[in-house]
Amino acid sequence: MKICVHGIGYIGLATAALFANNGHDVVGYDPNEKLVEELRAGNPRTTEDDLREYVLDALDEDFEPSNEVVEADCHIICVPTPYEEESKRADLSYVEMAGQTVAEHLREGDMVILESTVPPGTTEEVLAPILAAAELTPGRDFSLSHCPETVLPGNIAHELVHNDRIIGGIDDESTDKTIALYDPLVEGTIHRAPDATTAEFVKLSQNAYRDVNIAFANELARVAADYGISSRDAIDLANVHPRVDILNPGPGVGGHCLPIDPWFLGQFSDSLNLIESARRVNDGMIDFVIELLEDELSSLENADIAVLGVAYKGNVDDARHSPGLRLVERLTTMEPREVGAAAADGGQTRACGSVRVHDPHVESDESSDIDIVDLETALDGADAVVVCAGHDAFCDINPAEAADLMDGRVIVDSFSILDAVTWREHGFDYAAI
Ligand code: SAJ
Repeated sequence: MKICVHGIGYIGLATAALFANNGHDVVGYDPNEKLVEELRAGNPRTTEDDLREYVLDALDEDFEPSNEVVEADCHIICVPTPYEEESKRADLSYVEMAGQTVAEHLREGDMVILESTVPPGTTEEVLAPILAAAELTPGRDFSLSHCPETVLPGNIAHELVHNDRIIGGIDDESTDKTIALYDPLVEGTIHRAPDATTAEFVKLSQNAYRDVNIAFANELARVAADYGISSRDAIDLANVHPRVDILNPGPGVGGHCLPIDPWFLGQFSDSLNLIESARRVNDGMIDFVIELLEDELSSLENADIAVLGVAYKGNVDDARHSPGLRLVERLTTMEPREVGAAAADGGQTRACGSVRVHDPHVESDESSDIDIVDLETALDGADAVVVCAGHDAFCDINPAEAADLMDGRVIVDSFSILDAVTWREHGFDYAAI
């Protein structure tokens, strides 16, 4: 089948490769000329080795990256749906643009599939009317479905094939046709949703569920600290119960899914309550990190802090919406009311002296103000260190060498990945979430 994938960012790229590696003739359309050029030259933008191999295999088959949209039997839309921070709403402009482009190339009998994560109702209420501009009727003249992606960054190539998929069309025939397309390709189970809106809702519910459960663990971490006990010891023990499975606390939730998707559920609904609270709990964990720092340092003012880890989670290179970036921003722009000690002594701004950032997986990029330095530079002269991503590499940091480089002896381990006993033996005041 001739397939045109619209948007070859990391999900579109993987999806295009999946179809090309399974005998389909795939054009991967993206308006970004540099991206297409790099792909054509055999340089996919990914740090995941198995995904790179998978894409290279697809390029050897029938995968053609292109800046042109083509007529195809099936159009798969994998464009971004950015989140508008202030309104907490999804920006659907890329979906709308993709819909207009598809409409220009749509023929009777074609299939259209939306994979992007979108608020419930988008396929039926937003995309279908745009496609109807082709003077074809959705459902009757072409099929239209939502098939959300659920891959975990860091493990995309595997999850793309092995995860279950949820598929919901705007009518039964659309659902049937889409299931028939994906079924031979994926090893997970395909689940039929009653309609496209349910499929959209399910995807968002999965991420909201995880966010709420992490918020529960994070709230327990703060409560446990009030009682002077370790939340992790308590959670491990609580989890011995066969029906309890509490997640891990940390400095908050990052990435481009969990901090955002729960809000999409509220795009056309006023009923969010617990889900909204969970968002606040998770975002508030940076305050807790700062409180831990304040407890250990006599004052944050003029303190030099090394932040280790701005990736959104351990061992990935993606820094989008990460707790580490939030911490850096807060430390450098703190207002007095935002931290207990500063608020107590009335009114002066207490931004710390300097913040240096090290992350072995993330590179400095021109679009952010953050300069990523090597470990020694980050630690040199620092009064305190905060570990803000669970990278394995941080477990290899030698406390004796860190102590030699640093002026102070404070470490806040927000994922509890370091060996507290060893760091304490080297004279560190060690605090953890
Ligand atoms: N985190 C914790 N404690 C935990 C687990 C995670 O603080 O116990 C934090 C992580 O450090 C990270 C954030 O949560 O900052 C998100 O990490 P994650 O591994 O939970 O999830 P993502 O964002 O990498 O991917 C999620 C996944 N969704 C679910 O597990 C329901 C993935 O399967 C989806 O495909 C992906 O969102 C997506 O694209 O929507």
